[in-house]
Amino acid sequence: MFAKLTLLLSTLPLALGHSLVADIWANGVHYNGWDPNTAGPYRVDTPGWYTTNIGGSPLYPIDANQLQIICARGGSNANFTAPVAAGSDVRLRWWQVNVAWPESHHGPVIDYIAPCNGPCSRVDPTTLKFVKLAQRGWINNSTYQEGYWASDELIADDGSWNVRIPVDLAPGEYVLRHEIIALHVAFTGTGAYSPSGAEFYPQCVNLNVTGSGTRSVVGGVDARELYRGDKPGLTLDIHATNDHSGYPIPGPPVWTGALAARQLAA
Ligand SMILES: *[C@@H]1O[C@H](CO)[C@@H](O)[C@H](O)[C@H]1NC(C)=O
Ligand SMILES: *[C@@H]1O[C@H](CO)[C@@H](O)[C@H](O)[C@H]1NC(C)=O
Ligand SMILES: *[C@@H]1O[C@H](CO)[C@@H](O)[C@H](O)[C@H]1NC(C)=O
Ligand SMILES: *[C@@H]1O[C@H](CO)[C@@H](O)[C@H](O)[C@H]1NC(C)=O
Ligand SMILES: [Cu+2]
Repeated sequence: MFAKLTLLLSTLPLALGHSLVADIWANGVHYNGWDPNTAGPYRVDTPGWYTTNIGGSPLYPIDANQLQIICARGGSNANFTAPVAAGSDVRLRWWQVNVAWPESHHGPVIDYIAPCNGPCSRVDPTTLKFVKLAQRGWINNSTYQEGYWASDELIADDGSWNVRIPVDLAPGEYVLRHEIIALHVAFTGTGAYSPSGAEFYPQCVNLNVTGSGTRSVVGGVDARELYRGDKPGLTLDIHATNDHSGYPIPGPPVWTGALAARQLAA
């Protein structure tokens, strides 16, 4: 318990230093991400949804069924929508001034997509129905006490993550919901952390998918229905072992359309 308390205390100061999605690439074009900490050029022409999340603070399981889980605290539409060819990758980089994604914040990286059925710059986020495009959780038992996680893979790739847009996805405007779930305090379940201290870091991005695909997104859900704080994958003690084989990645299964597209592309 003492070790856990020490660990908890030593991770708390990081709450002010979390990184944000600071860079976005689509079709090889670089965009600044949305940065609520500056009134500067980051506010212009970014496909990253605006938030009021100064300091990049996390959401907790108590937020999982609330408005803020959809596109982060104070989330509102980006004015700009980045063109991206179906079948290509969108790349997102977590960075904030000099702060990379903290290594202590091990956990899964998950991507969702929802059609806007019109301009994403004006869509009501409560109408968005998301399917899971991709997910990666615990990877292997090397390197760290907690094991090697998707977040560690992200750190090793310059704080960045690539998301493949299905090659047969129908053209149109979509919101990509990219998310890291940090599990370093997921073992504690009291007070504001009830029923666990899992931390959600979502960021929405407007995309204008181009191509000749015909597959529509079906079976999506409101992001407020993706998680419940007491579900497996959100309440474990990752410090107990480096072997988390069988770790259940939170949220719904990967959309069958994304799986079919992967076979198509392979
Ligand atoms: C986005 O567009 C709206 C409407 O044109 C405008 O009021 C708002 O200031 C813009 N937001 C930013 C951050 O540029
Ligand atoms: C890591 O996993 C491998 C393969 O499952 C196993 O042989 C090895 O004992 C594990 N190492 C540790 C330190 O748990
Ligand atoms: C664990 O995964 C990382 C990233 O893919 C890799 O570099 C490393 O070699 C893997 N370790 C083992 C023991 O498989
Ligand atoms: C999306 O791409 C289509 C096809 O290139 C284009 O006609 C449309 O204007 C684009 N929409 C936005 C919002 O960029
Ligand atoms: Cu944190």
